[in-house]
Amino acid sequence: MITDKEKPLTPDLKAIERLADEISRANVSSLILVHGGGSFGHPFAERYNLRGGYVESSQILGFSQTHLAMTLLNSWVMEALITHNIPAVEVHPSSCAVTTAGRITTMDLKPLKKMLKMGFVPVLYGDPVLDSKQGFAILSGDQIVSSLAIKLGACRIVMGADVDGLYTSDPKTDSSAQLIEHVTLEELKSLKHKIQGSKATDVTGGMLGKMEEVTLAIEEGIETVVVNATKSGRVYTALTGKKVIGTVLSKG
Ligand code: IP8
Repeated sequence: MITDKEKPLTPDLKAIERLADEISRANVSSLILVHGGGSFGHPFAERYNLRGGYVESSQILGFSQTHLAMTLLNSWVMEALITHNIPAVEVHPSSCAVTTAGRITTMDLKPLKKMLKMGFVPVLYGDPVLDSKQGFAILSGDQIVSSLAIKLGACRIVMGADVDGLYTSDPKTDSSAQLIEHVTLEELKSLKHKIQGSKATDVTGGMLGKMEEVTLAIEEGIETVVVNATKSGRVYTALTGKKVIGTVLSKG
């Protein structure tokens, strides 16, 4: 929702601006922000077939181009955050994380911990990263979220989506779909077969990918709330911990 998913390399500057304002107003202490690839990372990752790892040498330049596209998107985000007086500092996953078969196995947490202690807001994003089994991999923002939340002992995850939360069926195709306000881990597992992947180019799996990742954090007792980040005020309300239209996911 911070890019126009149908048009490559197109930021949604209005949305970025609005979300920066909401995050600033919520004034959360110890906050880490993570954004996805949208129409910046995904089209390149798909073009160079990066998801499955190294196959042939032309992908090396594709890796660089995908990462560059992500840094361009990240720059728009950083500028908006800092303009709204958020002491944001970007942390490039390709420089500090290594995966093994697509899963994070190395990530230097020291700079992040120090940043949080000093009141900075680290900003990470989905990125191509080096992988010890397959050369490289596409690391989704969602995996970064759950991994950091678990390792740093987060108390909550707020996930922005382009729908109001989890539904009884796909709200984009079924008008009788109903928003589910609260989902337990058990219920989430049985709901997963109904959750759709993304229709736009998304090499890491849309809402289904989000739920797969967030399950790991919920298992560790980290409450997660999914809100519609395209609707004004939802992210703000979720960040302040007040009741919001969305889906709360918890262990029990
Ligand atoms: O949008 C993937 O991040 P996501 C980023 O969080 C790239 O899945 C480079 C495709």
